Amino acid sequence: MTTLDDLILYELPGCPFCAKVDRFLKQNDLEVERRMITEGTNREDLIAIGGKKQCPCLIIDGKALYESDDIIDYLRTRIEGEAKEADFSDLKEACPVPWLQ
Ligand SMILES: N[C@@H](CCC(=O)N[C@@H](CS)C(=O)NCC(=O)O)C(=O)O
Repeated sequence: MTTLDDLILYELPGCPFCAKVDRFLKQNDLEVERRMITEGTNREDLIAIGGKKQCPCLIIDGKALYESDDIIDYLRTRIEGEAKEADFSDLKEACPVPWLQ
């Protein structure tokens, strides 16, 4: 397990885009601090940092990176060696929307 302790990931329960990022983290044995926007002041905190409550959002050096694909691309750059590509096919079945096509 590699802990990337400079990162914070804001998530929303049941969000398929968050599930994509979660899958990639697990596949690559990565750990980051995770905050559900449904808890405490996390939603307000995220809006204060990034300007919107959209999830997932990765905080890097105090800056917000939205978009699951961009977050995964960034995480790839933090992996030494080769990233294991996560399989999202079951998520696609669970949520057949264009983002996974
Ligand atoms: N294209 C974005 C879509 C993210 C998205 O739509 N997330 C939803 C939750 S499933 C959300 O946060 N909606 C609330 C909002 O946009 O304010 C991605 O791939 O991350």
